Amino acid sequence: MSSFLIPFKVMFFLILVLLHSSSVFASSSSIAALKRGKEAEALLKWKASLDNNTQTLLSSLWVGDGHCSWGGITCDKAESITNLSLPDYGLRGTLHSLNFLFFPSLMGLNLHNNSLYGPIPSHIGNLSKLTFLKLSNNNFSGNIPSEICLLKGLELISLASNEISGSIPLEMGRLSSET
Ligand SMILES: *[C@@H]1O[C@H](CO)[C@@H](O)[C@H](O)[C@H]1NC(C)=O
Ligand SMILES: *[C@@H]1O[C@H](CO)[C@@H](O)[C@H](O)[C@H]1NC(C)=O
Ligand SMILES: *[C@@H]1O[C@H](CO)[C@@H](O)[C@H](O)[C@H]1NC(C)=O
Ligand SMILES: *[C@@H]1O[C@H](CO)[C@@H](O)[C@H](O)[C@H]1NC(C)=O
Ligand SMILES: CC(=O)N[C@H]1CO[C@H](CO)[C@@H](O)[C@@H]1O
Repeated sequence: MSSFLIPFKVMFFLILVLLHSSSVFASSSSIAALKRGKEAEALLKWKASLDNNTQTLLSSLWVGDGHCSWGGITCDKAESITNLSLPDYGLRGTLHSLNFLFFPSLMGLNLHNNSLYGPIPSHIGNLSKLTFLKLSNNNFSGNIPSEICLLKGLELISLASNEISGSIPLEMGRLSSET
């Protein structure tokens, strides 16, 4: 009886170790997958808020399961988006539904020369890694949100040719602006 029990205990212990290590492994990789999923989901949510023709256009650019291969998207090695660059696409809509909280690695946002309108959302301040912001040649309106001052790494900002009032607080960081 006892000669049966010992190997059984050992085996039980080994199974526990295996279960434990595989769940640790699975949870770290699934957290990364969850983050990637959130970025893609946030992009698709923004797409769904845009004008119908723009949705059709983006649906043709954003195909395949890896959002890092979608048009206008660049990612880092961890598959987190570093650049969103969609200039000259005739995109029509607002930034209201683009949840910047889901883009912790975003360094470059270039939406130059589209037909985007409405205010520049204050939650743009969540893009803590942003260095390059180009929203020129659109129909954005309202004031420049003061939260833009939270973007300490910003090196270039271009908001020209919009209906924006107020001025860019140039005293912040290493900022330079392009007209
Ligand atoms: C966009 O398309 C949906 C369904 O395809 C339609 O219900 C809606 O009215 C359209 N919106 C505009 C602004 O054309
Ligand atoms: C702006 O984008 C449109 C396409 O949406 C293009 O035809 C036009 O040449 C672009 N304008 C400039 C100044 O680049
Ligand atoms: C991404 O943005 C950074 C910061 O503006 C820039 O240096 C880099 O060239 C951009 N990369 C691509 C692929 O657009
Ligand atoms: C901005 O809006 C005006 C009218 O509201 C329109 O005539 C103009 O073409 C728009 N510009 C862009 C770049 O979408
Ligand atoms: C985490 C973070 O930066 N959250 C901020 C996102 O932007 C909103 C609007 O500016 C802030 O209220 C949050 O604190």
